[in-house]
Amino acid sequence: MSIIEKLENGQRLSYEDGVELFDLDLFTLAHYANKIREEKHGKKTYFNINRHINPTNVCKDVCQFCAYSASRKNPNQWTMSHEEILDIVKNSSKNDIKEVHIVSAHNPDTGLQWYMDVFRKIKENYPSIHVKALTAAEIHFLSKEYDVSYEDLISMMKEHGIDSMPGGGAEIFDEKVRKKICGGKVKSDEWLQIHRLWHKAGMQSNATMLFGHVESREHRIDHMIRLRDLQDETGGFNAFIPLVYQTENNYLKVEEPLTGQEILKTYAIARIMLDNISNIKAYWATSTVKLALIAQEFGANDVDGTIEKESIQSAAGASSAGGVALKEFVELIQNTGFTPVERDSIYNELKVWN
Ligand code: V47
Repeated sequence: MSIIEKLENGQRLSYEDGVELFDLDLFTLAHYANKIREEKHGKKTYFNINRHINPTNVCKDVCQFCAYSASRKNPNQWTMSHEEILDIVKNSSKNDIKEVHIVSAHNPDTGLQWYMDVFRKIKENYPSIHVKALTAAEIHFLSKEYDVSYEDLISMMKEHGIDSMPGGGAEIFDEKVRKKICGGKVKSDEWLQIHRLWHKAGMQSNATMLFGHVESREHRIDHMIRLRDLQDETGGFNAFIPLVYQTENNYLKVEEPLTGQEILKTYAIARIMLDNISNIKAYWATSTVKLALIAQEFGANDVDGTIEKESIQSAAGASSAGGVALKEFVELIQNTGFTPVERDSIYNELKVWN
């Protein structure tokens, strides 16, 4: 059966099929990806009002793609006090944020409780704000550094008020690529196991994929299939987020940055391959706002949120440092003919802008 017949039948695609999808032209991919998007979400595009907080950039690991970590190229080291973090949440709560997204580096100097206690303090003071925090890479680091099992860390996270896990640290699951770009940190099986345990504890999470560096198209499909397999098992992933690699201030020498076409193809293919993950997020901080809006026609039904402040991708060249104002965000989605829907972190609808 040809790939087009398989797409017409809406059948689940294999690894080989996934690789073959890249040979299709952009408009054919858009057609099939958009068909699935419309079946699942119609014209709705989701976003949330959120605040990213990156409490420390001191890192024990040495990822080649990272411009955020102070142990590499960033001369500006910081580790926030809990008071500073709570002040940020206090100020952002005036903007009606529904989520704090907290991702740090792997700081060996703070102690485990510094990581945990701040979540409890946020939850005690702002019980209605969803705390999305600790990537699987951070959990793996804390497990090794403090000799605590993943299971015990997950119990602590729940006790300290973490509501869901962000999708970071997945990068590319192929171990040869991982060795080149982030050797030493969480391995792919460990990343998947941490999310498996989190889901089995009744919790939800996201999954990312960092692409556009030294990986091949085959590696991207392999990455998607490993996530699809885990999702079949647990059903705990809310969203898949392809992160477009930002090229500046880091140690990877990428000769040919991705074209817009390749980024859009990858979004569309993610929508087609990941038949069991409901939401495909075009994270505007890495794709640019303009391309995220176009990605709505290529299977993406989510554009992340207002963010307010972003330090990881902007350190590597992205223009996301200051977030996007809510009014502008809504108008941009409306101007493209889609319906903006404010969601909470686990995709309950909060407000539809008709
Ligand atoms: O895993 C680091 C990425 C991630 C670069 O769950 C880079 O909703 C591009 O977890 N170019 C952390 N990306 C961010 C993260 C996240 C982001 C948005 C939404 C969600 C979610 C989670 O940042 C890391 C890494 O892949 N990153 N350096 C770079 N140069």
